[in-house]
Amino acid sequence: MHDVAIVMGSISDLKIMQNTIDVLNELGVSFETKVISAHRMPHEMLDFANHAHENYQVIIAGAGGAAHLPGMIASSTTLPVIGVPVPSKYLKGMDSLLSIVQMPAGVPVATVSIGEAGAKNAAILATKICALNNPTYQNNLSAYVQAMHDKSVESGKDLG
Ligand code: RP5
Repeated sequence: MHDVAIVMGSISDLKIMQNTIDVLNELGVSFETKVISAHRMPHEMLDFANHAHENYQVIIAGAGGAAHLPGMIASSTTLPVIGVPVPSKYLKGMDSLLSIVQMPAGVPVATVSIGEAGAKNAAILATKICALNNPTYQNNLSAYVQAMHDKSVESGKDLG
């Protein structure tokens, strides 16, 4: 049992999804990471989605191009799904973004921005959801926000 599942459509998505992994580690959140391709592993994808509620509280799904993974997982689970549009080679992730965000009514995917910032925000958003019932995660989030604040203040200190 882990709080968060990170799934990605290909190992080639790891460069971006590593940002999600890093932030969840920083926030002390328990998670598991898997490669599940919607197009190359459709049966495994449905099996994962059908059983996800037994193992996790939130799913983060990253994919690029024809990025059907987050939406298809969302179609087969009652868990909240956060979609990360991974930058693609030719369309720079606009294809990924539109594939993930333009879901039909009734099947929501909470879509974050393309790339690194989105991947980090997916981790923070997932932690906020889990923190609703977890005081440790609430404290870890507060510390994360404070550290971000202090870093911003520090960055401008020597400007004169
Ligand atoms: C998507 O196709 C994956 O999420 C990945 O972003 C993209 C390309 O996959 P590879 O051809 O690099 O495996 O399903």
